[in-house]
Amino acid sequence: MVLAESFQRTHEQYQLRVDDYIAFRRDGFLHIKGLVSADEVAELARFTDDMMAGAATIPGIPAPSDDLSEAQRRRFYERIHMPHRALELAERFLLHPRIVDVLEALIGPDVLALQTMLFFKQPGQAGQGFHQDSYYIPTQPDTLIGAWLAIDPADEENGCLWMTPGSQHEPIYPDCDGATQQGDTILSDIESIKAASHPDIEVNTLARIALEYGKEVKVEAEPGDVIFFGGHVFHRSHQNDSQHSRRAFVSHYCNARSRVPWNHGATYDGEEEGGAANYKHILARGSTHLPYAQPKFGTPCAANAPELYGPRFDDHRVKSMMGDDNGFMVLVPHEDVDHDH
Ligand SMILES: O=C(O)CCC(=O)C(=O)O
Repeated sequence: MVLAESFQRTHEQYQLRVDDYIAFRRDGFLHIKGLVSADEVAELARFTDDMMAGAATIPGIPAPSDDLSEAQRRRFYERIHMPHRALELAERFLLHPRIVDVLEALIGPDVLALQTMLFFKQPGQAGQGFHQDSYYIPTQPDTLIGAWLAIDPADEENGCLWMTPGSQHEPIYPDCDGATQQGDTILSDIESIKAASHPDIEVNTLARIALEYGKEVKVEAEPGDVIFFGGHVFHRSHQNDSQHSRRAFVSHYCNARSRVPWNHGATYDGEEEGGAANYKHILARGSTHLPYAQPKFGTPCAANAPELYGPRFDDHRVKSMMGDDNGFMVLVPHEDVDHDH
């Protein structure tokens, strides 16, 4: 483990407005423009350009061979999972303080960082059909949230995200083809679905339920914008039908007090006995009574810099994010209450 040498806060804090919190609860997603600076996103763009040119690699990820043409190299990668476990740059974006500032208000105040994905989505590359992210990443209670950071401008033609507002209140539909063990199976009248994420709405039966809403919102984004979306909301993206790249860096998180029986398909200690994989995931903000991992590359976060990102009050009172008189979400400790029952 490498510990960061200086624990100065490097980014101006982003304070979420109460109105934005309400919009997230109402719609199931929230688009925050310019959350990450252009210079930082340019570093991600350069790195992925270098990967496609064969000049940079991520340890453990196969690289394009030398005999490929430039065009073939550009289409070699589609999506890379969990780069934060192998690449300092990806860990830095997973734990980006301004992204975590927003997460703290939406699902926190305690935030566990679980997953990263790097989408290349070059011209002609496929989209991802209707799905719910909690179908793939279970958290108990379910507090899953995705943060989708645009590296390139994303629009209708090159395959931006599309969200179905209001669908965050849906259960997680279990599948009937055994693709995952997830989904709400306890209530008997939740129908099973087939082929979630398949782009063809005739094949992906979640599409039937999603399209009943009769309303889908396209979320066009500029580099540095971040789209936050809950684990239940129906969403999809289409194929890149343009001549332009549509790259994105997507991370997933949950409240650090949720149990996480998930390690990206890899085994973990105690799995057979019904244990959890929280100890594999990084505490990004706040505190927790559950185990957590340190960031492999030492990016400052609550796990290794608690004085900066950890508990903000020196006591054991319960804390919540609440609206203040100026319309911002702030961390508030609860008063001690004497319970007589
Ligand atoms: O970026 C995309 O095209 C799809 C991303 C997505 O649906 C997800 O990360 O859940």
